[in-house]
Amino acid sequence: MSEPAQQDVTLYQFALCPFCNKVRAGLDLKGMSYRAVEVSPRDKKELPPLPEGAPQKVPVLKVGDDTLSDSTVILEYLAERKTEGFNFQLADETDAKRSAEIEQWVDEAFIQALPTVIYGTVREAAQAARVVATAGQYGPLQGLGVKLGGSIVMHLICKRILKKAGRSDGHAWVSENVDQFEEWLGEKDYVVGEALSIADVAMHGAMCCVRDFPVFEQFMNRPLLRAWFDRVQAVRDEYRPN
Ligand SMILES: N[C@@H](CCC(=O)N[C@@H](CS)C(=O)NCC(=O)O)C(=O)O
Repeated sequence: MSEPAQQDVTLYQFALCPFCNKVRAGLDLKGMSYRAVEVSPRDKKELPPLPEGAPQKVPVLKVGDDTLSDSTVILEYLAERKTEGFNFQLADETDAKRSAEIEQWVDEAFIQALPTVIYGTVREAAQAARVVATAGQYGPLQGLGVKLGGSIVMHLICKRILKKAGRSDGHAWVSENVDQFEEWLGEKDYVVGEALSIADVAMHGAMCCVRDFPVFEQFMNRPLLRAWFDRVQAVRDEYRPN
């Protein structure tokens, strides 16, 4: 049986945060409508009071009186909810375990490499800053500051990520990760077994984060990945409320 009337759901997010985009994918599939609040990266003043010990990070999801943080915890919570939306919890224990492992890989490998193709070149960084400035509630002057300051800071962060990972080419790094995902996917419809699971939700969400960037075109030039992405997107479109 599905749960009673829709509770108030609010997602506190950064528009370009891959972890937040994972949660958006989960909410759409579960057919849950929600309000998105764009959080200011500097002081995060929009965040609600968080559970003790939770880091001041996005995503944070409020469902009624429950406040949840961490995209993996949130996706697991959503997977367990009975809604009229799509059930992405796998019944088979071995498959469910494998799906959770790939969900973790999305966080620890794919998402780590992603910023380097969003902010890698000065041009990419400027485009990213534009998206951020548009998503946030900034006045015209503040918006300009975010665009200029944001792109420089983001570009520097990206250089640091590459250095820390011992990499010089972000696009090659992301590409290797996508090769890995395609290898797991093979000719199957979804990455684990026959059904759409938390691993697909996480990867689809994370990929959506770069939809407005040139790297997305490179993703879409891979037939296996594209077919899988469109398949997940179709289910997402079917269940997304309004
Ligand atoms: N493990 C967390 C990671 C969340 C995270 O790193 N969020 C970043 C944005 S992409 C953040 O809020 N950073 C702000 C900060 O560290 O001050 C998750 O899966 O939700």
